[in-house]
Amino acid sequence: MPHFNVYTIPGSPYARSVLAALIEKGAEFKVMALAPGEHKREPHLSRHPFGRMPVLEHDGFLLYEAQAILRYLDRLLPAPPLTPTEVRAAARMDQLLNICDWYLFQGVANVIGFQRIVGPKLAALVPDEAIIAAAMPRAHAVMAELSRLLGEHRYLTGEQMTLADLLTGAIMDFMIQTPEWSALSAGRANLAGWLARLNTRESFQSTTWERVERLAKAA
Ligand SMILES: N[C@@H](CCC(=O)N[C@@H](CS)C(=O)NCC(=O)O)C(=O)O
Repeated sequence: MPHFNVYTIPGSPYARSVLAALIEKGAEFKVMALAPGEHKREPHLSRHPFGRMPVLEHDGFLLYEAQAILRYLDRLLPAPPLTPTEVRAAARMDQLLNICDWYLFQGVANVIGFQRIVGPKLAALVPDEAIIAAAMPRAHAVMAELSRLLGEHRYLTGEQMTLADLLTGAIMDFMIQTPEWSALSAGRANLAGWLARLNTRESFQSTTWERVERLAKAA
């Protein structure tokens, strides 16, 4: 079984999606924990010149950008498959991964999730209500679109879980912990049902912030 190292500050949803993919694939891995701030200094900048996380290390091969890592793992470890074979479902998965990068994380999760959860936990930040309020229209637009795309399916692209569920679910699991979730989920019960379904999976249960902190200490 190949061995994988994942560099991250515990709590990162992008890293969580990679850890969840490794668990779905039954792969062994280590969490190589970074302390807050370490991601902006060497040696991490040599792994990731843009100072972000996660970074995957596999037999001397370093890779950053969660989408690239997720697709690498899915090609390298084909069972169980996490990309649909049907071309339109695969296109939908690709679209959702980009929705995560461009609209869900940027301007929504990295604002509301940061103000409510990450900043207070890592830097004793007091949430800025005006910044959160300004992000809400975009957050509603993203939730409306995710809810529309999910429809009545079990997972975002159909009945099969894909890479899109892992990344979107990891980011959305932050949103459901915020007080804004009640407004954002109103009339969008399918989103809460889908997240509950994901949270029954070992890959999600074993990759909460607390569990990743414990994995990092054990590494
Ligand atoms: N497009 C990147 C985004 C990664 C990203 O933004 N990660 C966040 C944590 S979830 C991060 O590194 N934040 C630290 C920072 O921006 O300084 C990817 O897919 O890997």
